[in-house]
Amino acid sequence: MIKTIATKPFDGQKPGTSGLRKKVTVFQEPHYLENFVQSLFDSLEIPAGAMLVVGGDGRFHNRAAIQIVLKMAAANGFARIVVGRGGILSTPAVSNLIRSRKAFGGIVLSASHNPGGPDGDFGIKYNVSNGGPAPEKVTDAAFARTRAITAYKISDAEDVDLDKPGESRIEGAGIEIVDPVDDYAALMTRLFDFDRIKKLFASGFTMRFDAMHAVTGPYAIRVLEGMLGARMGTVMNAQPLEDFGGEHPDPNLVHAKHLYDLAMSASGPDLCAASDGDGDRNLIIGKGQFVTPSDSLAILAANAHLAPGYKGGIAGVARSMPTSRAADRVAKALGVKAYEVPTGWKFFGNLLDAGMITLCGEESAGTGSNHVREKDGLWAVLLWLDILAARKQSVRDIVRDHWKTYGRDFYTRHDYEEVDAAAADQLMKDLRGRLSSLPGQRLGPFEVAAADDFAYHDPVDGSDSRNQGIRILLKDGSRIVYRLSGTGTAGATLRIYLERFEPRAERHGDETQAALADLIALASSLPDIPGRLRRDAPTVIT
Ligand code: VG1
Ligand code: CO
Repeated sequence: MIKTIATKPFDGQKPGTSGLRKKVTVFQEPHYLENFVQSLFDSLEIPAGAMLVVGGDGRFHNRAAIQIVLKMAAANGFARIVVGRGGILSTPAVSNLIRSRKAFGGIVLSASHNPGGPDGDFGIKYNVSNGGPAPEKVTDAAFARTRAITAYKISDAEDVDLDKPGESRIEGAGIEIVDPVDDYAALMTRLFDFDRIKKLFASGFTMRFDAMHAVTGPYAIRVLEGMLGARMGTVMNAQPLEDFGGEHPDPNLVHAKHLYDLAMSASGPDLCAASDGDGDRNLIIGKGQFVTPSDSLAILAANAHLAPGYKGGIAGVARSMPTSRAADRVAKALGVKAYEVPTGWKFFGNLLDAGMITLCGEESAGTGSNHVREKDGLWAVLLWLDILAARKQSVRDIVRDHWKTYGRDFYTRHDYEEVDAAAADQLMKDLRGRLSSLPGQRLGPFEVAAADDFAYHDPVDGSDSRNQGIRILLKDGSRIVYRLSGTGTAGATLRIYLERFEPRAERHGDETQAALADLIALASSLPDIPGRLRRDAPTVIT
């Protein structure tokens, strides 16, 4: 029976950069998840016969949340719901299923790279029928509903057995439990030369892939060890765990430091890689060579034509604004267009749908292509593998070659996590207030060329997004960007993105923090970080 349950609005159900993220304890409050899901459904026009794809990254509360979503989707008119077995689906796998099954949309239960467990974070995000994250007009409409909601609809059916493949029903809806990996793995075989990569592994190429006890484990085991013949044990931490083994499933130089150390050691494998909670991010470290995500996007753009899925070349490339401009240099050399969008994957969807770009990426370890409408961690690793197999060179040689050809963009991000939210807001406000007076000013060894608050005009649908990050462009071509995170669940996180272009080959071997030291000092002193945030050092440096 479909029940109508009375409820009252909760404050703060506004989706951020990627869905609604809160502490698990908040999502466990009675009606909290239900309110958001009903508001979302109310704001959509769900057509007759609509299909919904549902899955999550396996974190604590995933199974309970999925049962609620299933019962509400059935009560709200979805005719068919496709769910990953065990409640597991990576973000790119959801995107792929939405596209291949021509579903109306999809729901991913994940807080991505945020920690999990009973005291950790939980999240929910909605993807539209192109397979991509809901654009702002959809999330804004859902948020507006959350403020006025009075009731939600839910079936009182028994829980669905998420571990049993096959069909069942809730009310009028058919529920199909699918293997989380099958369709995704099949898609990968159409993009990459699996025989060539197999030969690479057979020739003794070694790799370590850290699934960080998150969703990518089953995908990486099947594809890398199963289909491509990588040695058993190549994939570590492959079992998705509700608390990610107590770790933070963020594949960066802090939370995957062990991989960095391994890659830099004499006995390290040829390639180290990792993915995040929901499988959409990637970390790439070759033997003796860390690859910044910004460089990775540029190198993949320059070499994508070597993989069968991209053999016709790329139509264009896009990056989020704070991502380094390395990819722009490649686009220029290829004679294709480069686009700059705000942070968050939802801004790439229109460009991909319109065929204006083939590849896109973010400095936060996200890379993707037109094969789905999400960033895709394992896909990026496979593209790297295919390029390594085609070029028969090491990661290090490919990166050094790239810098020689295009120059090097020294790049780092400094995060100040969980700082006082009011102080962080004030800091941004004050910086904004100084934007018009900064150009022309001398700041230490630098002179300001331009300063603005990034605004994006979508060339496809004409929508405008403002206040997307403060950019300080310096005369020597260096850049500082300040942005507040939209994925945290406690206080505020200030991100400072720093980069400097270095054309001189003899300086390409310099250490990044040293190469950017002057810029780092300026970025901290300009808004008085120590005084205002009461921190003398960033929490995370990537
Ligand atoms: C961060 C990253 C952004 C990414 C977003 C979602 O957002 O900076 O590039 O798209 O996370 O990624 P923010 O607002 O905290 O800077 V994921 O893998 O957490 O879904
Ligand atoms: Co993610």
